[in-house]
Amino acid sequence: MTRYLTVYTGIVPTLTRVFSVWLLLNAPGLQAAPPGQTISIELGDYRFAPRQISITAGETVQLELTNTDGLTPHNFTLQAKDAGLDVDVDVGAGKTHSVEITPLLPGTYTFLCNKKLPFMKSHRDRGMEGTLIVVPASPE
Ligand SMILES: [Cu+2]
Repeated sequence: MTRYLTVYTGIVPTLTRVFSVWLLLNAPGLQAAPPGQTISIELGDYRFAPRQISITAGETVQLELTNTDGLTPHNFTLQAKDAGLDVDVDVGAGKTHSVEITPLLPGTYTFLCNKKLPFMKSHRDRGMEGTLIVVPASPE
């Protein structure tokens, strides 16, 4: 089976976005995003918000990445090719990019911003990393 990761800039239906934000704010504890849903992540002030997300293995989810900073470019890198994850997306200041991911293997994976100016701490060292938890699909 071949899986493709599609990176694109686009508009995600507003209702989906509102619902996913509601889920993130109201879900008790850690709950995996439902299939086909969008998870909105803000990149700004050298951090990701939320900094922990959860997806069920085998489900395709849209990550909507919004850089909330006025000047600073950020990036979203999530590399775990064995698990079907190969994301490296730059997100300019004030911009939004969406990326579709389908994690295949349960586990805990780190995502980060790979930006670094010469002679400065990297964004990751300043706190710009987070965790994707891939939970096993529940048995039918
Ligand atoms: Cu950054």
